[in-house]
Amino acid sequence: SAPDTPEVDAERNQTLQYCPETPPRLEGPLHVDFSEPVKLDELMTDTRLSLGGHYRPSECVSRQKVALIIPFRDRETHLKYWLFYMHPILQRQQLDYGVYVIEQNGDETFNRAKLLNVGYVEALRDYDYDCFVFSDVDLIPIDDRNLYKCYDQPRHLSVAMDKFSFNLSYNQYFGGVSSLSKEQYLKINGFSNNYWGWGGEDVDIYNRLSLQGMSISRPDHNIGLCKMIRHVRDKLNQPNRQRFTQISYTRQTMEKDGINSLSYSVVSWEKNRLYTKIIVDVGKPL
Ligand code: UDH
Repeated sequence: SAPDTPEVDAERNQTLQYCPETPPRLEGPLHVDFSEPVKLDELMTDTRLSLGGHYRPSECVSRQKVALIIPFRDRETHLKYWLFYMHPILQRQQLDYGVYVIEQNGDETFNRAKLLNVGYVEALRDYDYDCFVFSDVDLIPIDDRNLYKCYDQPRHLSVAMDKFSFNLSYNQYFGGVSSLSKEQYLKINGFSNNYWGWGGEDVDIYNRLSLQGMSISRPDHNIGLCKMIRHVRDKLNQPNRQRFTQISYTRQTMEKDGINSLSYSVVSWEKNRLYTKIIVDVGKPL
């Protein structure tokens, strides 16, 4: 369905109440299993989802409009699991949300953080989001009380992964799944566009946040558990050998390298049933 006009929206907001702070139909610990393939048939015919995988509860007005941004290339199977598990969770969390898969075109080295910046810009062109959840495609929370929304401080949502025996790997870790409000994101000039290959960009984001006087909020350990889909390292995402040097210069680079210097070109923009897919050219390392 097409988005409502502002008039219809205003009317709806007058007759409906805000959703409760704690969503009432959460299930708590979930069963998440990657050993069998999943089918998306049921989701594909879910009439409560509008094109682009956009949802908003009919029973109340969501407190936040959340864009889910997924950096992506060549992980179709993972994306299927992600959609299969995440749509029902996000619906139970009563979020007004849309899903954006940002795919890096071509075969240059992968650039996760730049794709996240692109996701921020493109999602805002689509809808008036106030919160951004940046999620790797291979991570699923195993407790739906881990709310995929924004908080007073930037939130790290994937605090404990099965891969690391459910321990947070390091304190500055801000990768995997995280959320920032529009305001928090703009305060740090978004993310760096210059981390090509695996690693470092999450520490750079952490540095930006702490340089701007913010702290990281995290769910309780027992609620922040998530499962990662096992995979080998992608060929075009080798460890970035400059990462340790780069993260020591965040203070000097963040003002000029971020959302204010982002340049890319959109190759295609397509709304599917379950998500919006945006293929982009992000260039190559200098
Ligand atoms: N991503 C892609 N395609 C790629 C590379 C990365 O979609 O080719 C995205 C995807 O959303 C992924 C995220 O970027 O979840 C992070 O990349 P990653 O999964 O490679 O990073 P992670 O730290 O794993 O999760 C690193 C390689 C682990 C190899 C372990 C071998 N035992």
